[in-house]
Amino acid sequence: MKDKILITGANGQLGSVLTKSLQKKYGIENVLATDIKFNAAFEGNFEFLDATDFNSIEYVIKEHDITEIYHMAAILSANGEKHPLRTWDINNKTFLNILEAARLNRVKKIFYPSSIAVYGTNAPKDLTPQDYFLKPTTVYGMSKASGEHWANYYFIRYGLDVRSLRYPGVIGHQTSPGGGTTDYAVDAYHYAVKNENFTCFLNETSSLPMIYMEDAIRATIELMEAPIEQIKTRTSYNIASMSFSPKELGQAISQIFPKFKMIYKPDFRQNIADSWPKSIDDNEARTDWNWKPKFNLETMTADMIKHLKEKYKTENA
Ligand code: AKB
Repeated sequence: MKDKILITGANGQLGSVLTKSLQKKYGIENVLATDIKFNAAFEGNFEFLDATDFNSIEYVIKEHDITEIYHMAAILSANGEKHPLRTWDINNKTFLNILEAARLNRVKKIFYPSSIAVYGTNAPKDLTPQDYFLKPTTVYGMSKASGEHWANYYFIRYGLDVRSLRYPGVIGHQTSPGGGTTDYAVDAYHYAVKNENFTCFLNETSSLPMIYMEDAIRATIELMEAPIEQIKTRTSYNIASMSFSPKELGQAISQIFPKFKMIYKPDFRQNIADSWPKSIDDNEARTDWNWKPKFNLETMTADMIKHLKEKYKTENA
């Protein structure tokens, strides 16, 4: 019998690109995309699902014989600081519902997205070790750190095969930024392609770990497809790709758009960025299931700009 995959948050920044990749890989009929928002352009099986409601999740799992879940629904860091209690509720209640419904209905595998936001200001900024203790200062980081522990708990206690990645900032041309601190980078590319200067909400030296969408999706699927005996970290794996500051990003964009300029007006998101690592150590992911990124700042910039130019040409046609 083929696996039946459920995705929550399927219209989100990462969820929508992941949904298309999973449809391509496992067959459009074997993927059920769910969200609380509807996207008129969506192709495939879609249902409304409010993951804060346990009964609705259980109904969908039973109704569609779901065997794998990618739980992508979440509120990101910057939006999280605007609504702390709601963020805790959305990020944690939904995940506990997913874990419990999966356990009770014999779902085989779950993917849980965590983040570099789980580390706090106390952690070493460069090559932050996988197992450094977690003391996040944002509600988003707190929610993801606690989710990681719940993932580990369900694996130890019930043998539920939950797998997770600590994503750096994900940059992609396919979707709009989703309320994160690293999303300035996505916006900067859009402004450059529209021949506009960009006002950045971080200062020019704020280096953060980043990853191109293609690599982030590939890492997710590779982790989920790895043989179970290779998965040794049951909280969440660090995955690294590149790190850069807004100034370095501006310089990379200027190679293609020489007139492009970044203007710096740091706001509350500067504090969030200051509490995060500049780069993380992903040796365990590399050793356990052979993780290796393909893109760097230069190749990502060329690809982003190529795709965004096509997008804006089509939109304006
Ligand atoms: C955010 O900025 O909130 C996210 C993240 C790093 O998890 N992109």
